[in-house]
Amino acid sequence: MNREELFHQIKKKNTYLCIGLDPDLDKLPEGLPRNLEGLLEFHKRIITATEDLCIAYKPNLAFYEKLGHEGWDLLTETLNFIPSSHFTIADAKRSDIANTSDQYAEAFFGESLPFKVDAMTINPYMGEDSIRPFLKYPSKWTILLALTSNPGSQDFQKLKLENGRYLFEEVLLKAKTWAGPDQMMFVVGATQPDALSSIRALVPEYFLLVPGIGAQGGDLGKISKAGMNSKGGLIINASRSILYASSRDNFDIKARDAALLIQKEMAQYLRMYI
Ligand code: OMP
Repeated sequence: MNREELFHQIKKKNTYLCIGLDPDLDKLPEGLPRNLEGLLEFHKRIITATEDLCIAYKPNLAFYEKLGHEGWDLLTETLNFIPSSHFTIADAKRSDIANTSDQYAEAFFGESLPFKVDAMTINPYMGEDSIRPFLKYPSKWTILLALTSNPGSQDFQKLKLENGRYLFEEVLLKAKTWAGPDQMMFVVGATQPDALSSIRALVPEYFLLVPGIGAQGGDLGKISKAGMNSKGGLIINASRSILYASSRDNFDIKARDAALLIQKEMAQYLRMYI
């Protein structure tokens, strides 16, 4: 899905919500068997209940990999169940020396896979040669971590360099020279609203993937005001607050309610800022 199509979906559905798929056996609602079948039913009911309220789904690979080979089956079946109108992000946070990044890139972007994703999250810490292999797939999106939502983002990302910039700002400026806004996005945590205006100034055209509303307490209003651009420019993710809105059998109805609240607020911001 290209940038225009993404914007088209945002306008058509009045939402820029991404639902994070972080399936946790310990949190599976009552009534579902605690096995692969139960997890698959959980995914299908969540997706069916929310697909008109979001533009993207983001399976976080850690939750699938933990389940061994069954996790890969679950990921495959889930991705094949997501409607093709939706942007899909493999939240993998990979990258390595180029020879190894080549394998990661093919593992997620290759043609012979049993599933398709539009995008993948990538850790930029190893630099340009570790990122280039992902950019060899021009129709796929590389989403680089810039300023993450967790407290530890202070440890390295917010270190000041000799040129007066923060390390995460240097990541944005350098990465911009590797790929344009039709192939690259950046992750900025929703818990970092004060940094968003300056990030928007550094990368005005790029989409930002913003996780951290809901369970991590990010402020949707502040992020939308500071982060939106004329093409939408934001994909905002919530996972636990939607997936586990209820631990009862009505979990899909409650997930829909939680997503609907966010979508309605987003519709308001789209009217205000675009
Ligand atoms: P909730 O806190 O449950 O909404 O989940 C957030 C999801 O976004 C998880 O899958 C995280 O791994 C992911 N995430 C962050 O929370 N913070 C970041 O800075 C980056 C990500 C991510 O890359 O998606």
